[in-house]
Amino acid sequence: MATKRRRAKIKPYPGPAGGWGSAKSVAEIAIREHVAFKGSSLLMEQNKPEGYMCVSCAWAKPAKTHPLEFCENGAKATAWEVTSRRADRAFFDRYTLSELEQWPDHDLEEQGRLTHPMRWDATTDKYVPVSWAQAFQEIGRELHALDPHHVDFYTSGRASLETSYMYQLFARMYGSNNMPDSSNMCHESSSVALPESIGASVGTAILSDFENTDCIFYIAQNVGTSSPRLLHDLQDAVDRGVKIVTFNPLRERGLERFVNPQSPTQMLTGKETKISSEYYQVKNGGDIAALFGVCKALIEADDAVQASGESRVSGEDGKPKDPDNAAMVAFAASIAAADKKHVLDHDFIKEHTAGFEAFAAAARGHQWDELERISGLSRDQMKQAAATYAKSDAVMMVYGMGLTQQLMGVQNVHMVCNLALLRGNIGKPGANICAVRGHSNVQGQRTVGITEKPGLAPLDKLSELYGFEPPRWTGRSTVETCEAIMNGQCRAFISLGGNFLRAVPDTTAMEEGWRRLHLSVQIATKLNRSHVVHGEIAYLLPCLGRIELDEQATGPQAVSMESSIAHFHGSRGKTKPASPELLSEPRIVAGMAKATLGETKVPWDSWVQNYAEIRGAIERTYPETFKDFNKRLFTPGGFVRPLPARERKWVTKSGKANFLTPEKLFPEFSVQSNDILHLATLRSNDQFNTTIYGYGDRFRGVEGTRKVVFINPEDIIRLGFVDGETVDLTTAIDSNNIRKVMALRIVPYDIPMGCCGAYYPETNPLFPLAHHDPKSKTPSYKLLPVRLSRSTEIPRD
Ligand SMILES: Nc1nc2c(c(=O)[nH]1)N[C@H]1C(S)=C(S)[C@@H](COP(=O)(O)OP(=O)(O)OC[C@H]3O[C@@H](n4cnc5c(=O)[nH]c(N)nc54)[C@H](O)[C@@H]3O)O[C@H]1N2
Ligand SMILES: Nc1nc2c(c(=O)[nH]1)N[C@H]1C(S)=C(S)[C@@H](COP(=O)(O)OP(=O)(O)OC[C@H]3O[C@@H](n4cnc5c(=O)[nH]c(N)nc54)[C@H](O)[C@@H]3O)O[C@H]1N2
Ligand SMILES: [Mo]
Repeated sequence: MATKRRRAKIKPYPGPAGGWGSAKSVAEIAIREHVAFKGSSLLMEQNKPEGYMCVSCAWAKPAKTHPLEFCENGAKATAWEVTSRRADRAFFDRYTLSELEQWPDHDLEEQGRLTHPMRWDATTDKYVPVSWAQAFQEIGRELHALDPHHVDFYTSGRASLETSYMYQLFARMYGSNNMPDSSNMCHESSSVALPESIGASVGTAILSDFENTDCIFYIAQNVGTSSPRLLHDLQDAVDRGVKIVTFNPLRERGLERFVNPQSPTQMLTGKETKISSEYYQVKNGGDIAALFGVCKALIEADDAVQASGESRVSGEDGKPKDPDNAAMVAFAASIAAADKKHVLDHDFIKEHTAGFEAFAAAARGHQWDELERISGLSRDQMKQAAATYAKSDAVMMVYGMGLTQQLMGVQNVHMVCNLALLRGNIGKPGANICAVRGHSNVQGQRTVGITEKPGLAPLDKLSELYGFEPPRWTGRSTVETCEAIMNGQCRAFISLGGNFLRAVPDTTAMEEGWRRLHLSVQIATKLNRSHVVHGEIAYLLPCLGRIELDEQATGPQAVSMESSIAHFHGSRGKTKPASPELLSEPRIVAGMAKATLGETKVPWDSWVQNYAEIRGAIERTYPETFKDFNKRLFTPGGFVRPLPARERKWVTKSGKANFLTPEKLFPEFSVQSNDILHLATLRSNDQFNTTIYGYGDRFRGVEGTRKVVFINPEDIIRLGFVDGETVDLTTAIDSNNIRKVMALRIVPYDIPMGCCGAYYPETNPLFPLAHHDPKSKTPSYKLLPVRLSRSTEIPRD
């Protein structure tokens, strides 16, 4: 297939997030996918009670909905799923998989929806049609013959609560806890850190917090691209005078200014809302230092108040007491002006927390020079952020991948909690932690048992309900599964959605291991790289998407998911399925389970006939969380998952919320030299993870290419390159294995010195598997030392 040649154009984008650019982009994608949104009510039903839940991000679905409750990227994701394009029999008849291996990711998915179940045929090297019955039978037989330790069940975060519950049950009844999931590459650092800090496995914020807060610390999340509907909550907050304090190496447009594309007045007048009131361009990996700076300023200002024995930091003459330091003066004065008795909330610290003294001592001990060097921020900036924090009564902490996909990801999240605890900013209206989740049900999957850690699943309950002995050993998470694929320990890989082979680290090396798999089974909606590279026996099983009508024996079925703010929502499919041969995900899981396990106590068939029965089983397994699940399924705004931390009940070992002190400010790398830059991998505004909708990134001014590297103009000169030059990127650690990505075009960018940015998944071959947070095993996708060298390749996408 001939890929159309594109011309790369790099030109800064002057517009805001949202606005006319967004409206135009929605129209373009509809044309691209041959979808007639005009005249159709489909988008009107997105994220509405009794409608379908968006398949893009996991942001909250409010009870009081806007007339149109979707964003630019949500509309793109819908168009992507309801596209009229098809990767049908004729398509698979035309190409061998070796040919398809040469295709770019974009072109594979652009063929459209998969239409029929397929098996790889070794003689023709093609995917050929197979019946569902045959597929289940062979998969069952093969799994039956394998040792469950050698089989891995991957989940991408889109599958519903119903499917996920069935899938984990199938894996456990089969005898495996190898349940890697996309969350292992995403918010796993939160899943490890939040229980240690505050005894909650997920963020505590709810939507009304945005109405009650007076300051939001917005860290490491790109709202304009990744969760644009959240911009409405930020905009409303800004309109109330809420301060938004942002930490991000890049000046992301959505965090700068926004025009609500759904407000005729704003669209016509072009009235922009300035989102961040303070914007701190921290170096990537520098957040621990930056947040320590903020905490140090607060703690030392509090020390000064305590030492003076007064409630104010000013002297007799009303002037601040530390006149040598301009920022300290401003800081102290601002706190005094706000008439805060103390800078810290000592009552809260005493009653609710443990570990404050050790943390405060560490904060006092860090030197400003060091904090400045590592964070890339000045002490004045850190003190300014501290002043804004101290003046606010209710502060929210909102964060994303820039914090979690780090070598010190868990400790990053601890630091966010530490800062919140200093002034009791958890468990009161307007003050909570908001971990902005990625995939639309990634949070919910863990809630219903998708985990490799036996301690996090209700094994005894499962055993009691279904009469089997679940495996008690610790299974593999994503990086461990990658290791097992490389060293041959993993023999079969079952994939419930996703594009594992593109999403994981060290992708080039991984492909070699992947080809040695005995069995690969892919349940998917569209063709991707993880399907064209495959095991000895390979199945590609097409499923219904969430937006499609799911008709079963008892009628049309609904499914459910959990949002970023831990509310559960029902979702009803609306459109005609892409092909009559598609099965729903629950039906596929049931088919595999029955063929593999034989007779069991699980009523797989009646579950598939009526998903309300699966929800009944979920409720029996988790009675508190899912009380009256079926009755509450379509509660407007979702029904709330109970979280003790929200009520200031701390389910931690100490029984308190814990201050946890990071052991260092920054990871130690084996090499350090002036020609090394620290790479953060980024998403464009025209992709959803490994799905590349198009070759542009409007907000960052890139058109027609994804093969770029964003660098500070001074670094370009310092390293001896020029704007627009083509370079290769080489990993600077683990240099025994050469990892290289060729031919990226240099784009001068407003990013701190010493840092660079480039797109995911194109740069995934650079990441060594071992380059992950040792505690959460989350790959450090936002911090990798790399070198640049002049390229001899001609840039190609
Ligand atoms: N349109 C669209 N929506 C999506 C997705 C998509 O690909 N496309 N993906 C979905 C998924 S699965 C997820 S997890 C979320 C991801 O959503 P985000 O959490 O927004 O993730 P990223 O876009 O990878 O990067 C987040 C931000 O971190 C910043 N950053 C990088 N390194 C650092 C650092 O060291 N410190 C700080 N403070 N900031 C840093 C980057 O500049 C970027 O603005 O979005 C979901 N929604
Ligand atoms: N370098 C770098 N790597 C990263 C990241 C990064 O920021 N930088 N981010 C990481 C993150 S946060 C994540 S979450 C992972 C994402 O990793 P994955 O979740 O594995 O990947 P996706 O790209 O979301 O999966 C896309 C595929 O899902 C399938 N699909 C779509 N909808 C459905 C459905 O309804 N059902 C089924 N069965 N299949 C469906 C389609 O076939 C599509 O091709 O990538 C991670 N990798
Ligand atoms: Mo994610």
